[in-house]
Amino acid sequence: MSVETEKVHPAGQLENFDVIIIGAGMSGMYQLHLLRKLGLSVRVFEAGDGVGGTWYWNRYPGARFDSESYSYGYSFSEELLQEWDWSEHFAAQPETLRYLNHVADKFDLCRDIQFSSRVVSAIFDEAGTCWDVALEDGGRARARFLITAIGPLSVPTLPKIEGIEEFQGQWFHTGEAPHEPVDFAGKRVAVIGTGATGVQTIQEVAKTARHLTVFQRSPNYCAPLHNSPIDGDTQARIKASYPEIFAKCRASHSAFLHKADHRRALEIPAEEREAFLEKLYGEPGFGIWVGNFRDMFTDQKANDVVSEFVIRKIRQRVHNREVAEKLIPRDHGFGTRRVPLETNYYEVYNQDNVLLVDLNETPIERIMPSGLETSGDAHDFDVIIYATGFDAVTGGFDRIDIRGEGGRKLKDKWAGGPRTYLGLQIAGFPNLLTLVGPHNAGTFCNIPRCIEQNVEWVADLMGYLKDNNYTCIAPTAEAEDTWTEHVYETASELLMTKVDSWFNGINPNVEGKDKRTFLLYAGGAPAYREKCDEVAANGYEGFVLR
Ligand code: NA7
Repeated sequence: MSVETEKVHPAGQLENFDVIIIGAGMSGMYQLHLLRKLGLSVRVFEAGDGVGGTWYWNRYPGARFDSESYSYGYSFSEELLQEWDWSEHFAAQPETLRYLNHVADKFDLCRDIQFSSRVVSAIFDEAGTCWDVALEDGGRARARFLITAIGPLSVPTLPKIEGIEEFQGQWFHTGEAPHEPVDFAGKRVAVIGTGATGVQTIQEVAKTARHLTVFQRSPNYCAPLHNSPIDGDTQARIKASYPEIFAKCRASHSAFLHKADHRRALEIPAEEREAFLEKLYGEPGFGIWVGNFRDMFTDQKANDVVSEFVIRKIRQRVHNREVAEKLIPRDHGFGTRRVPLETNYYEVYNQDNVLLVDLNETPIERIMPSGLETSGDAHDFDVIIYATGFDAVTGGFDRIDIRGEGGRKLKDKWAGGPRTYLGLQIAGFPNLLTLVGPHNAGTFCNIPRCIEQNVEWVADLMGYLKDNNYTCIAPTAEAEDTWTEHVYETASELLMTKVDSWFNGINPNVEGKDKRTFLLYAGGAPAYREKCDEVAANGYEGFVLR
């Protein structure tokens, strides 16, 4: 590109860095910290005006962890672990954002983060072996290496319903919720969507809204979170047992504190099975999902018995029979989509101020200035909340114009589904590293645990390249083919690949996201870590280094 056609940053100069990181969420923050330690010059571009990524954007009412707080924080600094007190077993969003700001301050991260800077394109310059990155405001920068830390759920999607902009009340997508808490008292509120986010929103809004109408297209199987405050003794116990906590996470398939049960659901007597499921249903966190009978994920009959158990619970908890039936999923089994964890979610439907509208019976036809109209009724609202999900995993890549060798667009390369090596690099896109990218174990994980693995692996790689004077790394096409095949093979037996969900890249609100393509890596975090370590130990096999 000629100098004349280059747009430079408003400040005037085109800056050069060793590494550019896109995103200052949990992965970008830690990556910055480690790369700076290697003596590399790093610039992070962040669209928001603060750190935190997911926890910066998702300020919707009721947003909180489904992972145990103390299994979610960074593990890399003993001092950080000891000085931070989590107030609840499953902390709420404001606390997590405070935590991440504390981390940013402690490690002095913000001096290398440029906020309010959305990256719109990243073009690989073959002659210079570097990435040319452009921002929405016209700014530009270059770096030898580009690392995406953009998160798998960072592109909120609104439904394709006529009139959204015409609504005269307050409205927002949960992923772009207002920074100030919204007061729902005395208000008529609509929530559209009943995924993990919708469930958390609904149970919170129902506490204070004058009236809440829930618009549900597909019900999900939800299970109790069983959150509680952390008292002083427990806090001390947690702080004394961090090594065991993280060791437990390392040993489990998706890095949670819950380990799958290796018994087959149907090989044990019915009473024993029932007692086991009852125990899981009564325990905090994701045990009922990731600590359940392992064959629940692969054997329809095993899955049926768990689904039936949860269905019985729904029927017990929702008083109105007709409403209970509407809340029971019919098109998939328990755990084949993301299980929303809840606190009195089903009881919300016993409240006089809550109405459930089944969109399969009466679809939404349009949003009006005063509310919305279904094929059955008109509803007036003061607030409409869209909990309608994200353009998952690949969406964050699609909205940046990423071009590799020969000007090839990443979006075109991935048109038939993502192809990567280890979910971390892409053939034809040298020096681009994708933290928690598609087909990376981080997508199916207690995410900070996999983030740390990804980030540390990338930092080691950067150190290796620096020490050996390599300036360019890219995977071979064969390595990419083998990994992609392995990803699909490990997923092929899973019932979740036979179901429409964001795991499979389905989003009816996004053009072209209508064919099932598994976006995650389901081989497990331990196997993934081993594979990454083996690749590194063998001199980064599968990569071409120049
Ligand atoms: P999800 O799980 O993708 O849920 C989105 C919800 O919105 C789901 O119930 C959708 O119904 C519903 N939806 C989407 N579009 C529409 C339209 N047009 N009309 C009505 N309802 C609609 O997103 P979440 O934000 O809840 O969770 C994402 C992840 O964030 C979650 O898994 C956690 O890991 C954190 P559908 O099922 O498509 O019928």
